[in-house]
Amino acid sequence: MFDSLSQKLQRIFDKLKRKAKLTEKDIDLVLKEIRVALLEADVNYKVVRVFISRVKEKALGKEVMESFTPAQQIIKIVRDELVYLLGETSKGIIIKEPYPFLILMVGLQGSGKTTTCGKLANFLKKEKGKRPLLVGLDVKRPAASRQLAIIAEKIGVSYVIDESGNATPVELLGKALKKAEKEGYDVVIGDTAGRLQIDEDMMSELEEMERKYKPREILLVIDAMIGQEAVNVAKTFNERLGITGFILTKMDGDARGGAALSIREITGKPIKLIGTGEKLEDLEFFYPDRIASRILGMGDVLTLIEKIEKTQDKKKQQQVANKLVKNQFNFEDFLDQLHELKRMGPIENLLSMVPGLSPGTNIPQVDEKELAKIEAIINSMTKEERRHPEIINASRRKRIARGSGTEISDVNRLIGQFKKMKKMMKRFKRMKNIKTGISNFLPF
Ligand SMILES: Nc1nc2c(ncn2[C@@H]2O[C@H](COP(=O)(O)OP(=O)(O)O)[C@@H](O)[C@H]2O)c(=O)[nH]1
Ligand SMILES: [Mg+2]
Repeated sequence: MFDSLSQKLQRIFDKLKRKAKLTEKDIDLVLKEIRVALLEADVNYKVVRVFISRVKEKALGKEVMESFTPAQQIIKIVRDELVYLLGETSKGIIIKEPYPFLILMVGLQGSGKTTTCGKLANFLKKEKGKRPLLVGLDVKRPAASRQLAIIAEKIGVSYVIDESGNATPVELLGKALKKAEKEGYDVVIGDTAGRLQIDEDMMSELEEMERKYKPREILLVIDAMIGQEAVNVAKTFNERLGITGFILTKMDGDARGGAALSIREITGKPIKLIGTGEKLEDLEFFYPDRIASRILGMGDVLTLIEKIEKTQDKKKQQQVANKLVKNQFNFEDFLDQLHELKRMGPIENLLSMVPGLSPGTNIPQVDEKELAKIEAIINSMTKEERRHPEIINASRRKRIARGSGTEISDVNRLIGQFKKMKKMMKRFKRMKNIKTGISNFLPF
């Protein structure tokens, strides 16, 4: 996601950084290049137009032109405007009384509604201690209800589906709400029926539910891969239903990112959550500032840290964090982390969040076999070697290779990667105060 846009913007900025002074013409040229990059990323042309004009207005200000670091100033403006475009501060979903709190998940077929209902219920149950109730409102397709039931059972959440085969969605939702009230469920999540395209039947069905039950959240699920079409979908659903926010799914794919950058500006409604994989844990809050940093290749340190926090126990976390900051990370920790990594999901996802590595081109491809090899190599090291990798000389490498049944070149490669990683981790040191603002993110 965003890789290609990110690469283009970085190339533009790299060129810019080489200039000591910027003229108005330089700025015009840069803006033109940014404009093309955004359009190529499938950002809606109207959105591109307002974005560029906002950046231009700020960039032509006296402070920028006359500053000692005009390139940084421009990058900061672009970043700030990207954050603004994406919706400034993160607005999550706040479940509050009166209960049951009704959430309707709406969107086209295949956008990820059912999966996201499961992810959200799982999150609310596990992280927020809520008692969600899932409702399968796609009554015309029995397979759809079954899919929801399977997910609900997997996460241990109660559900209501149409057993009789002749309830309307409106009736079924009414039944579920009554059940929730009686049995003390605090959140009801309705998985509505989607269509391949926007159609009148679907819309009026949703409108009826909206009128009758006044959902507190109507979340439009949009597949980030659909590009330009996202804007039409967002506009129509918003006009008809008054949605409260978006959930963008498949952000783990190679979509160009245009949807994320367009829908907020066009509808004024926030992106609340993002889906980053097929697993039920792959749901994240949407933080515009982090996404903007990711787009600009500044990495997404905060999300990475949060991911690590979620999967590791607290004490270990602290140890790892301290070691990272002090750059004392060694092969023992590396081995520990390998085990943790396996629990955190696709490694490419994680790596793309590390500043300096993103965007994509040279992200090392790590597969399970490779992991096993790495594990074997580290297992063949002595304690001393794991703790002080710098002592691993040629004869030690030979011994390690023999011991682990690998080639010396494998050992060399691992040590090389490790060194590179340590170098990268030095950047963390410079980000002591991540929360204080942009200057800490800038890799220069
Ligand atoms: N990679 C990826 N796949 C997703 C994500 N969300 C949903 N999917 C997949 O998209 C497909 C359609 O999802 P589904 O929930 O059935 O969509 P629905 O028709 O809107 O209910 C399924 O294969 C899901 O596994 C996501 O965030 N990332
Ligand atoms: Mg579905």
